[in-house]
Formats: sequence, C-alpha cells, structure tokens
Amino acid sequence: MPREEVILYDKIKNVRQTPLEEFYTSGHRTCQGCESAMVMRGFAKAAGPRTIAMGSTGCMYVANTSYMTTPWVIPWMHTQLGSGGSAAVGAAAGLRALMRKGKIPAEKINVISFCGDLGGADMGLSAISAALQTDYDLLIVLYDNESAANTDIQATGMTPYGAQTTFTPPGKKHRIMQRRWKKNVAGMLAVGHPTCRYVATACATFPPLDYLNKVRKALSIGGPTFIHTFDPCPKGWDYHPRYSHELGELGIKSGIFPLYEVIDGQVFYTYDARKERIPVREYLIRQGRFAHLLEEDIEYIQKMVDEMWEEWDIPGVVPVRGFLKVAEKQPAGIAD
Ligand SMILES: Cc1ncc(C[n+]2csc(CCOP(=O)(O)OP(=O)(O)O)c2C)c(N)n1
Ligand code: SF4
Ligand SMILES: [Mg+2]
Repeated sequence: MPREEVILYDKIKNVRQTPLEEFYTSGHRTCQGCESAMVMRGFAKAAGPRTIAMGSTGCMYVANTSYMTTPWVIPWMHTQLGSGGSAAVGAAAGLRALMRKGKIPAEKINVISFCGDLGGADMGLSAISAALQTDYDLLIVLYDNESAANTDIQATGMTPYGAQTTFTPPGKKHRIMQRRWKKNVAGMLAVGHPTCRYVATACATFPPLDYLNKVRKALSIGGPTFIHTFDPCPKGWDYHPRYSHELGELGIKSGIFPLYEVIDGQVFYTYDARKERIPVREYLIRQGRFAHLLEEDIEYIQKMVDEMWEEWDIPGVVPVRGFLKVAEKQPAGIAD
C-alpha cells in the first residue's frame, strides 16, 4: 500500500483534545484500579475506529471477554499465549493480501497486538522479534503487570527483584525468592532490530497523555513498532486500587522503570531519571509484595537503579558498562 494512505494523527496537547469516543468501554471485569485495562482503553482511543486489536491469553483476554460480554468496540481476536507477534504478522499479511486482490478497499487499517509480560517478554519474545523484522505496519503493545496475573500472580522474567509472588513466597530459609533482575525487553528489542523505527516505554497514566501520543507516533511512523507499558496491578502488587496512578508515577520518578523512546536509533528520555530521581524506597514501601524487604534489600535495589542511570552506556536502554566490557584478555581458567 502506498505510504500516503495513512491515517493522519494530531498530537494530543491537552485533555480537552483527547477524543471522546471510546473503543474499549464497559463490559469487562478487570479489577478496580487495573492499569492494564487503561493501556487497552488508551491504545483504542488513540488509534480510533479503523483498528483491529488482538491479544494473547492473560488478564486482558480473560477479564475482557466474559461469556456474552466484551468491552471491545473495534474488532478483536484472541491469540495463543506466546503468539502476540505471529498474530500481528498474520493479520497484517492477510489485510495486505485482501487489498492486493481487490477483495477489500485499499485503506489504512491499524493492526495492534497486545501481550502480557509472560506472554510477550518470556514465551512470545521470539515471535515479537520476528514481527519486528518484517515490513508490515503493526504495533505490539507489551502490557507489563510484572507477573502472570491471570493465573494468580506467578513470577515472570519481568517480575522485579525481591517481589513476593505465588511462585516466590518469602520464607524462613530464604527471605528473597525472586532473585532475578527484571529483563530489559524494550532495550533488547530496540538494540537488536535496527530497522524497527519506533520502540518506546510508557505508563498509561503518567505523564498525562504521554502514552496516547506514543501510540499515535508508533502508528504514524509505521512499519513494525513496539511499546512496553508499566502497569501497576492492585491485586499482584498488593495496594489499594486508588493508588494505581500514584504508583506508576513513583516507579518512573524513582527511575526503577525507565521511560523513553527510540526513534530511528536515537534515544529520547520522556522522564530523564539521569537528572532527578526520588529514592526507590518511596515506591517500594507502598506495596505489600515488598513488605518483607529489609533495609539492606532496599539499599541493593537502590544501588542497581543508580548503576543503571549512572553507569550504563545508554542509561535504561543499553547496559554495556553495567554488565559487558570490551576486555583486553580473557579471564584465566576458561578453556579456549
Ligand atoms: C501455552 C499456555 N500455557 C499456559 C497457559 C495458562 N495461562 C493463561 S494466562 C497465563 C498468564 C499470562 O501472564 P501474562 O502474559 O503476564 O498476562 P497477565 O495474566 O499478567 O495479564 C497463563 C500461564 C496458557 N493459556 N497457555
Ligand atoms: S489482576 Fe492485575 S492485571 Fe489482572 S485484572 Fe486485576 S489489576 Fe488488572
Ligand atoms: Mg502479566
């Protein structure tokens, strides 16, 4: 399809310019305060009616499609847990073929595929990688509530260090069972797919309108694009639902979740935590999943976050100085 057949999106500069129409509306059963539901509502609102959505198994499938109800006003399809990337490619390829054969009018139809952190960052990572190497216009939204929430809060590769989950309960022998550091998925995808023109991280409600505009930017830039969202989840993170927005803001301001865009290989910080950060303690102590942490654990997390912002080659994106170094000689004792 020629590139001129695009939907022209204006930047949403203030709340009054936000479209009133909802394409993800009532009819779902997500928890009160669910930010992942805001991620769905936001991309549907920002993209508008000429959009097909699809999503892999998880809360945003199960809670959104109870028997005989749905919040989706736009066409929506469920896909298997690890196949958010494959479903996006299949839908985009199908649309292109139908238009080429003249079976449907040639017009721009957005393809947006969402997946959770288990479905996208763990099980479906290879399918997303393959999707980002195609020439199709598609947007993949990885909504990250930092657990397999739908199946009762199991740890994933995106669960932060120290968090209690049903797989990682603190015990007498081991206070901390979740000892993995969160996987750097957006950075990995940006660095590993040089022809992908837009990769971003976002939070549905902080800074206001930022997420909506990032969705619009991804769709306008075109080709395969990727957005990773940071979604406070009252059930899994164990806090009162009224604080979801606040927790997103604290997570970003503490620098524990880096907020940025990579556009044509250039990094732009949405919140520049190199310049200003609040202590991670302010974010951690608000959540029951971290209630078992001791002072030394909080200090360790603070140290890791400081290292990310002060020592990484591209803070929050490329951890070269943190973990990898160009060395002069190989370490002794390893067979060569
Ligand atoms: C192949 C496969 N394995 C396991 C499951 C069971 N299952 C359904 S949803 C889910 C958790 C998905 O977690 P995530 O992708 O993070 O989405 P969330 O539930 O957090 O929204 C699991 C393990 C499944 N549906 N398919
Ligand atoms: S468990 Fe978390 S992600 Fe799932 S519906 Fe509830 S708040 Fe949303
Ligand atoms: Mg999840």
